[in-house]
Amino acid sequence: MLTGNASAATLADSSTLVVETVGSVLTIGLNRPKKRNALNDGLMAALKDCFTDIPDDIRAVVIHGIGDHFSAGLDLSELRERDATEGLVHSQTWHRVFDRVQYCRVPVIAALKGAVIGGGLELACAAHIRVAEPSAYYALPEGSRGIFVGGGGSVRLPRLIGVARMADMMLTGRVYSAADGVVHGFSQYLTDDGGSAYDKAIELGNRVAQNAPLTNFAVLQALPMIAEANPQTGLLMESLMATVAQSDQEAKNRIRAFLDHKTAKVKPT
Ligand code: 1HE
Repeated sequence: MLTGNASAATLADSSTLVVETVGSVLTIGLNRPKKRNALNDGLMAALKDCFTDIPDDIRAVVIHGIGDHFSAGLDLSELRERDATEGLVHSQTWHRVFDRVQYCRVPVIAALKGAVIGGGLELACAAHIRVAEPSAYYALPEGSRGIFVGGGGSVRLPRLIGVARMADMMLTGRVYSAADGVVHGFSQYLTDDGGSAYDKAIELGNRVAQNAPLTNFAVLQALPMIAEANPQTGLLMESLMATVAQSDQEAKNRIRAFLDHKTAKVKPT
């Protein structure tokens, strides 16, 4: 199924995304495989539309690349000489799209393979969980292209891998493999050889879909802000969020079920 709102007053090109439903998981496939899923204006607008209209019955989103790659980043063929104002507007357009991913109503899981480059890595960073398969590799060739990250990468990526590692990638063109990536925080999961990141992402999507919606809300909306707040403010925010969550009927039902031995225990892995 192809979706998207091409009639919107944007450059949205719905053919650049393949959107499907797998149970309560919405899958969004970047669909420019011949261009290694490079992110052009039409695809970015379609992505924004898609993340604006997550259907009510959807409990998790999986974003993935059609073909052998997640994304080769900014479509360099659209990069033209911009004056300072146009450059700012373009970058802020990317920020708005990736903010919709980060502040999505439901958890977003990125399934990574092949190139996860530049803006593609910035997109992956906006997701809440990243799953890589062994073919994935991470690079920031902005340095060699004479440009800078513009899709929130300098804010989000250092929080995952550290400023020094990101600076090295941009200065020297260093490329990280999927195996190194899971060690250094690019992804939280790495599939076995032959394992599909997409399949694992769907499995995780089904798992997070079973959580209480208010817990997922707290993790997506409150946790990142608490983690960035000064400790005293953070502790108060945590108390408020915990109180709201535990007063929800869903929490009461789940705790009652555990005490009545009607729900699964935590198992060691
Ligand atoms: C593209 C792009 C692209 C491929 N923009 N067209 N990103 C980069 O600097 C990465 C540039 N891409 C590559 O290094 C390679 O294409 C890959 C390693 C990803 C894949 O290599 P390969 O051999 O499988 O494919 P290819 O033959 O290089 O590319 C296939 C086609 O996709 C080809 O077009 P064609 O018409 O000649 O067939 C390529 O030109 C096209 N293509 N990547 C446009 N990125 C908000 S700031 C964000 C800043 C950034 O993201 S900078 C990083 C940009």
